[in-house]
Amino acid sequence: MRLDVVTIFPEYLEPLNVSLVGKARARGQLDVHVHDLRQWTYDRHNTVDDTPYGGGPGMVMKTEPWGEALDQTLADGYDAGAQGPVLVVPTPSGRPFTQELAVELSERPWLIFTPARYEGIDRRVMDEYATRMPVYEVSIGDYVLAGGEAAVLVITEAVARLLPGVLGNAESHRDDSFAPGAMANLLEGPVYTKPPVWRGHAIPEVLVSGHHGKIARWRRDEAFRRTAANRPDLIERCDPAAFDKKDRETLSILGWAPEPGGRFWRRVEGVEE
Ligand code: JDK
Repeated sequence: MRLDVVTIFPEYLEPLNVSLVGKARARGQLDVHVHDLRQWTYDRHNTVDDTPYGGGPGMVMKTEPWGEALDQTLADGYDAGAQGPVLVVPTPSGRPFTQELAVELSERPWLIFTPARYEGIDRRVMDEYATRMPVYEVSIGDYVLAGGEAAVLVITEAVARLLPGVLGNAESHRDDSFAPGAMANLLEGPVYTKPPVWRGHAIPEVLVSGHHGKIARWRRDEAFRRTAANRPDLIERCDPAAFDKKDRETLSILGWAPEPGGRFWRRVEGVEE
């Protein structure tokens, strides 16, 4: 997969040299190109922003540097043999970035990221490139960053670990929570490793019982507990056909009850993990 990132803070993308993404690059599984947007400015001050039409606070990123940067990036990529580019534009007003979208992007051969600063990029840039390639405007969550670079790191890490051969077998991702088809879409329960007792905290005994059925049951119950506490929306969204008798019991203890249609709704407030 080829990745291009156009930014006014190329040094912000240094983490792409580290860990999983860095190793994928070193192995040739990811071909990353980071570009300084100011290369495509021609005034003394390397201006990339201007005041917003219609008034209002802040500044807006200008069309021309982005247009030249993207034309050049596309030309260089095609010359290098890349095909099928998509533009990924982080923005607080984008569609939510989900595991499903990570999977979709991981199936594309070429991602071009345009992390902005200020109040974002003049709309006409996205409109122009949408005539040439798919444009994904994405939000990584309901909070406001100061710019799109951190979102590029997040999206790249989520996508890179899905590429064939990037994750070792030991950290395989077929059971990811949030992955389409993960176990009833629950959060995972807690995990433990050696030593068996640490500062007086013992691991749950069932995990050393050697009883695989009981361990699986315990893990599922813990997953329900965590999901009910942290992400009640995921339980409300579940198809109740995915719940067995013990699941229903656990949910009932946690304060959930089925409505006539079968979906589960929380009966009482204030159920903490
Ligand atoms: C890219 C600039 C900062 C600040 C306007 C928005 C409602 C009006 C942009 N998931 C996520 N969060 N934040 C981003 C993101 C922020 C960015 C850029 C991505 C480029 N910024 C910024 C303020 C506004 N403001 C919230 C009120 C817009 C992605």
